[in-house]
Amino acid sequence: LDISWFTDSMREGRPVAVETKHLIQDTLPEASTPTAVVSVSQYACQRRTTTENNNKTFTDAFEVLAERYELNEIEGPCLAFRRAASVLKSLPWAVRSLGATQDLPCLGEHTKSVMEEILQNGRSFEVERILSDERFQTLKLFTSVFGVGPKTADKWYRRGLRSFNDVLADSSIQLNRMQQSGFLHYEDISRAVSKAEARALRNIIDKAVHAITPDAVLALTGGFRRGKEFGHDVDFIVTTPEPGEEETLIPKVINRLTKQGILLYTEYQASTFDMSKLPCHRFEAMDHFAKCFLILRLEGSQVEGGLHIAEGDSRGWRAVRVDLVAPPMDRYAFALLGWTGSRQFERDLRRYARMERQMLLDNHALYDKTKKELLAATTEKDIFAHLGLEYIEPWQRNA
Ligand code: DCT
Ligand code: MG
Repeated sequence: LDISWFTDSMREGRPVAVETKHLIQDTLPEASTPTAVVSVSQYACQRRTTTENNNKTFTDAFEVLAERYELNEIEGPCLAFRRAASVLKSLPWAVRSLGATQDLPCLGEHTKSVMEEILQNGRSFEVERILSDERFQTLKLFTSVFGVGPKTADKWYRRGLRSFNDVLADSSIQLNRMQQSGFLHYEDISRAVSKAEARALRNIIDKAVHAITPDAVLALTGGFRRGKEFGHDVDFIVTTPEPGEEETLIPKVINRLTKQGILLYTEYQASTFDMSKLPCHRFEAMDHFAKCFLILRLEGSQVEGGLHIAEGDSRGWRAVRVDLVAPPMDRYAFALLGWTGSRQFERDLRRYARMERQMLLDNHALYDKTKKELLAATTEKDIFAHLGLEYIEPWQRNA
């Protein structure tokens, strides 16, 4: 999880239309053009989106545009491009003409003009202008450092700093502990983590939690749970059936990893979760469960097929970003659903709950505003059922 973005992360945008369409993508003819009857929902949680993206040229362009708006803190258009990208990602066919998109939701004028440009020229001039823009390039570079969010990046940019050397040579800049680690392990943490590396880390965390509590529950979440081959970090949920015990689990794991000599960085946040304060009516970017943001040292000998490192790197280990979150067992399903992502899938689950069901969903709970009660769930399926949604498998949540 990109923790540095949280401090000023965005609120969800309000949808314009409140129309519900049904999920019938399963019935789409494979790899062909869409037929007239097909309707795609405006909500990502009513679409099945695998890691196979048939419209990468468009979605990559939309992502650049969304990032530009995000860095400039312009929410509406940022979200619009993210939504448009998400719709195209869900299509089992490639868009080859603008006409083919006429029944698709979430594609506005700006989006369509970018698509038209790409269809005609193979590229978008607006996107190319952004990519070659000095401010955009510098902000992207700075925010690629663990612990550097858009505010800090902008501050450095306005001071005239353009490179890491500029930042590190500026004596007036006090890097915090997270940023120091970010620079120290930059090469490693900016390199993608492979599935095999994620599995190796799972084994390490699994041993640690089970040595502490034999009946501990561990789940790999985030992008790897959605079947991605690579990720920027590895996300885990840990809990135990004994109420309250989950709060001490992470400090104990941290202790163990320290003794093993593999903890390169740790940022621990104790739980601020309070069941009596539920439901939460305003959107919060981060949940209240105990959690930690780690950098771990992963040995090559522990990874099947070896480490995902640069050729010529003979250290035999690499640094990897790992997040652990420890909800109480009765909150497990909500935390799992929230931490599995994707971000766009989560956004639309919450938006769907609010707009279509008068319910509030977050990583802690699901609240029915009509019945004025919190709804219980032990599995993700329970939550989808409460929402009246067809169950979407984790590997279909790559919205
Ligand atoms: N999440 C969310 N809202 C956010 C940030 C994160 O709902 N603002 C959820 C969705 C994914 C999960 O937390 C883990 O976050 P990341 O690791 O950033 O996402 P990821 O999908 O695992 O991406 P990657 O594969 O690059 O790690
Ligand atoms: Mg992740």
